[in-house]
Order: sequence, then structure tokens, then C-alpha cells
Amino acid sequence: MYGAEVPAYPTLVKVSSDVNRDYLAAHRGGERLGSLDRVTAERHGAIRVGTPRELADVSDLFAAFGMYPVGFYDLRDAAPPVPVVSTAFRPIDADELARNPFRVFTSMLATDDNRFFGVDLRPRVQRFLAERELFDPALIAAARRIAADGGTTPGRAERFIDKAVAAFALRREPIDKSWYDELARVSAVAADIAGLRSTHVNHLTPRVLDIDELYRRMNARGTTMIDAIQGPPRWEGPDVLLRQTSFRALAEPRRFRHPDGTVTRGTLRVRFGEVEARGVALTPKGRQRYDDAMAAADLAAATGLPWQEAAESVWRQYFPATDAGLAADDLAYYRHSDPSQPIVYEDFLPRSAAGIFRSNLDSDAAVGGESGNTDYGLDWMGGAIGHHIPDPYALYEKAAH
Ligand code: OOG
Ligand code: NI
Repeated sequence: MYGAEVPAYPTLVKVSSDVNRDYLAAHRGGERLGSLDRVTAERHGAIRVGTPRELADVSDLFAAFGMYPVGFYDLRDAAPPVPVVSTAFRPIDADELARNPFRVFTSMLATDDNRFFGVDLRPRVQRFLAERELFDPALIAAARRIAADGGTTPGRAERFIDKAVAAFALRREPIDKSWYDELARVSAVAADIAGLRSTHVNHLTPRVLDIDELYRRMNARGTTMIDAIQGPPRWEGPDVLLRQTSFRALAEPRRFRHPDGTVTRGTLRVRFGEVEARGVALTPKGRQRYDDAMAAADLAAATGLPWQEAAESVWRQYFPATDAGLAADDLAYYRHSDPSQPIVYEDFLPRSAAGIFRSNLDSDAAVGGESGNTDYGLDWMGGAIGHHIPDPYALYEKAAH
């Protein structure tokens, strides 16, 4: 469905699988972070919803696929802020992830945050969102049943999956132009979420074993990538966490309804292509080292060096260049502390996420007021969806033992 909606996507998938195959042909031990089959099948999607109730429905829906919320990302803390709070739905156990290497980064519009939504707009946004229905209640009821029963028959599964996929299809109905534009003045993300009566897949991201090569090949094919790969730099040591890059999708035709009732044709440019490479998961100590290294890289780049160049030399000062070194310094997770068994990072990075949001928007959020008067956080979100949200570190800790 997504490939039919976004024609650049099948190309990205094809180039990604070529890169993976070529990488393994050229590198012995190239499967240390995942088998060719798994990495080539692996995807993450991104969706955006408007209310805690919609998020709870998403949570119930994905539970039927064995995918549960992990981690909390507050993109409002990014500079400049994005008015959403997020989690990622994914399988939790290593063997489940191997069978279903799929995650969905899910963001909820922070309508209770008065830096973005003032007293005039907030009640109107909340009313609009309360009145729409993203998911057929029968679909969610079926998801709950499947989750409770621990499965279903192949025939029912087919039908359930078809209905679940359809819930994320791009709707062709006209968009209320003045409402969409009013929200876009707050933030393009707010308009994408609350300007429509449905949700859609914002991007669907394949995984590659060599993201620098992917970046070169896509550029060589004439696809203009954003000017950087987000996350840690390319260097000779082990890849850690997550590296991502993206390209802007083409403008997509949509219809707009105007206040006088007329409908015109126009375009929206909200979806894009993204690709990622995953490295070893960092311990809290390693993550602190990572944050310090990124800050040092920014500082070095501020003198005019290209970021990649600045970051590469900073990296050599901050990180050991081998898995054995990372394991010995307790910077990264390895199964039974064995440097030949890295535990892959299965989650996301707030800074990259905000960068991904931002690199594909025409404008940043308009921030007003003093502070965000909300309790949004990991516990708040777990309460809102009625499902405990584990902290990723607890899961890596467990996997290491
Ligand atoms: C989600 C952005 C975050 C990532 O890969 O970090 C994300 C969005 O654009 O809705 O997908
Ligand atoms: Ni993404």
C-alpha cells in the first residue's frame, strides 16, 4: 500500500537490498548486527495521532501483532520544538523481533501544551479530534480479542490485517483549507495530524548495513538526500545506536475545500523517504558518552569544519574503536559480555527524530507562552493507553544476561 502511495519507496527498498547484498559480499562477518534476511525485511513506520484515546487504539491494534510501546520521546524538548510526544511500538523479545523486525514510531499531538495551543485554538482542536474516528471500533475489538487469545486462524488473520492496513491508507477526501492553514501556522506537524479526519503512514524506513553507500547511491540516482546522515558519524570503529537519513517526497496531489464550498486541486508535501543503519545499544554510561561526543562534535563543527569531519575526530577521542573496548568500558551491551555478540539498538533517538521531522518541513513550530503546563511523560503515556511502557535500558539489560 505504501509503495503504491509513494512511488519513490519501492526504489529505496530496491537500493537498500542491493546495498545489503553488496556489503555482505565484501565484508566477512558482515552479519554481526543481523542476518541479511532480517535486515532486508526490517522496517520502521511512523504514524501520528491526535489524542490519548487514539493512541490507546493504536496500542491495542499493535498488541495483536505482538508489538508493545517501548520508551518515551519528548520532541518538545528539541530545538526547535516539535509539538508531539512519542513512543515506539515493537516486539520486545529478541526471538519475536527476529520473526517480526518491525516498529512503528508513534507520535501524539501535545494539544495540552499551551506553548503551541492557546485558549482560542485548543478547544477547537480538541473538539475536532474528539469527533473524528481513526479506527473502526470493530477493528479495535478484533485486535483486543486476538491479543487476549494469543493469536487467530490464518483466514481471520488475513482479514484482520487487510482492515488494519486500510486504516492507514491515505484518504482522498477534500481537506478543509482554512482549518488546515490555521493549524499549519502553529506547526506543519499539527496540520498533518489535526487537519485531517484520518491518519496515514508518514514514512516507512528500510534498514541497511552501509548507510554511507546507500546515501551515495541514492544521490547518484538523482534523489536529493537531506544534507547529512543523522546520529553518530561514519568512522572506523563499531557503529553505535542509530544512523538515519532521508529525502523529501514529492508533492502529492490533494483536494482542498474552501470556505465558500468550492473544491480545488492542490498539493501537500508531508511524506518522505527515510533509511537507517543500526549499531550496538549503549549503556546509560555509553549514552552519556554519546551525548557528550555529539555536543563536542557540534562545538568543533561550529568553527566551520564539516560536521562529519569534526565528529569523526571527536569520536576517536570519546569511543574505543573495537567491540572489546566498548564492552570492557561498559559502554555498550553485549550478550554475556561477549564482544562478538553485540546487542542491536532497537529504539530511536530524540535528536534524530526531531531532525527527521524538521528536515522535511517548510517551517518550524510557532512557540508562544512561557512553559508547557503538562504532565506528559513516560508514566502519563502508560496511564493514557493502559499499558506499562518499559524503559529501553531495562530491556537491553535483560537481553545482556
Ligand atoms: C516521526 C519522526 C521520528 C525517526 O526515525 O526518528 C522517526 C515522524 O516524522 O512522524 O520516525
Ligand atoms: Ni523514522
